[in-house]
Amino acid sequence: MSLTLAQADPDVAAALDHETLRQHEGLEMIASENFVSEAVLEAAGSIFTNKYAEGYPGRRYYGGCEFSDVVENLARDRAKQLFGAEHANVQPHSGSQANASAYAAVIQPGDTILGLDLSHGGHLTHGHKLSFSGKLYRPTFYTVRRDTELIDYDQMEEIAERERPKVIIGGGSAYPRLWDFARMRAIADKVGATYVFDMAHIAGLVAGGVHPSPIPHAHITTTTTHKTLRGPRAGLILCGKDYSVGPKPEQTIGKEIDRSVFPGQQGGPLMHIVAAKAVALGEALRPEFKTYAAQIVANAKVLAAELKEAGFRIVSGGTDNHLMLVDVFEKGILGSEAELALGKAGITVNKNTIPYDVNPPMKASGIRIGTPAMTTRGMKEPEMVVIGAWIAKALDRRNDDAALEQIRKEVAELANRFPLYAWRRAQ
Ligand code: DSN
Repeated sequence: MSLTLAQADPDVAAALDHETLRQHEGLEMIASENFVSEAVLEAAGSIFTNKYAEGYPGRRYYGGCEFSDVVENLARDRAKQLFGAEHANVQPHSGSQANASAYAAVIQPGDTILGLDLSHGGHLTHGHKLSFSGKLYRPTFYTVRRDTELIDYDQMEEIAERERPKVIIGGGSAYPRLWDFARMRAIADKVGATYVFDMAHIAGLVAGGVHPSPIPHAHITTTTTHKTLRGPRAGLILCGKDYSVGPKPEQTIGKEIDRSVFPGQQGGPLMHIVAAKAVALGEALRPEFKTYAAQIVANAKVLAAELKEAGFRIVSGGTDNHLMLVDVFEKGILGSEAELALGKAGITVNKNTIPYDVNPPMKASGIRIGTPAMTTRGMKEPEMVVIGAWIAKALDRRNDDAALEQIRKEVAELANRFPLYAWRRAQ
């Protein structure tokens, strides 16, 4: 029991060392990634990983859960306070599990769901045929408009009236603009659907008050906790004023959700991650988180403007949140080529389809770029200008390994000026 990781398993230890260096010396621009605080990391790596705690605080199926109750109650209370929610379930292991639990709480297999098409910025769990959501339910999709690349609410309403979905899902993984939550709720009400909003990407912006909140509009709001919210990799489900909707007083949406998460979808909660969620939610309640959230958006706007200035087409013309989709194919570059070239230059992004893409997802016509992680490291507008220029140069010189290596050196220099974890130096 007393061996260090390096002694017990040198192979895993070496991979961890390399990953540590990669995270410290690169520019992490994947829109869904972030860096947790050392406090969150400590909780996530804590001995709560040893504990089984099936059930909920005060109603567990195992003994010895008194401290698990403490951290779960802290996480629930902080989530409710942060988002102004009536009910919170902090046990979902991931965003996918949160969505699976939300749907299963209100609909049956075979029922129709309506979500944003994945290739228009949606998410696998919003009905894609390869996901549980497209296999278990009957998926239908709305899209963005071809001219504006904004959500087509008229089309959504038309499809909802025709297909009568039981659940309408908002949110996605590559939509750079604001959502009309009220319009979606009106459409859901018109057809008697439950409105589920998946705010995984924007949760931190909502928490920081720089993005409108879906909570007052959606029956159920789901999220991950690791993206803009800057917590551990995990999920969370929230209910607003519709907490008590149900055919019988005791059949509230909140209660259905709790049953749906456990024992419906999951067994024991990952208590180390629940503890880490409590810490992250506590951090997001502090005033400085508002400053952080505002800076994410400011940085994204500057970076998008810089790339536009360099001649790239930004899908929908810009961004209102933490991410942008860059149409690199307009310049004859595949998203996959762009991802590779930027990777060589020390800038991590992901290839991404753009609306009405003519290329398949593994090639794609776009790249998705986000600012949450580098904002956590303290980068602001001036650094975004520099990063924008590097991205443009790396894409221009994508077949020139020497040029990409030179950018990588400059990138590492910048990254080292914005240190991540102090313990890196001790290694
Ligand atoms: N995979 C996440 C993302 O990158 O957006 C969504 O689950």
